[in-house]
Amino acid sequence: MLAGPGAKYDWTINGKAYNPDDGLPIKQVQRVRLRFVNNSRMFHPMHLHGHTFQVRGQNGQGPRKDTVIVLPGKTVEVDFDATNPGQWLSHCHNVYHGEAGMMTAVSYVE
Ligand SMILES: [Cu+2]
Repeated sequence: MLAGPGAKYDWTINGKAYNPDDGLPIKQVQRVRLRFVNNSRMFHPMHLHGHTFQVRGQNGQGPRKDTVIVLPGKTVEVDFDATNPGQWLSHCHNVYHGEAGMMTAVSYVE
């Protein structure tokens, strides 16, 4: 859930500004779906490090990318293969949003 800006010009994912200890756990070899729900009035080009994802379109699979624009009030789903273990940021590529909290760590766990 992408939201903001808050009172301190903070931008959030799932209600929280970036905290490296509190990300999204995934497991290696999973096929992972990220659902970006834009609950704000600005667009957010959402980027995932370390992977490329396939954008899910109305008719199934769409283009393979590493950044997808999520328009205000819209939802975009992307799928990727978890084949690159580590901790990877996913963040808004309007960097002033990312730096103001709209980032999360996608973290491989055992
Ligand atoms: Cu943004």
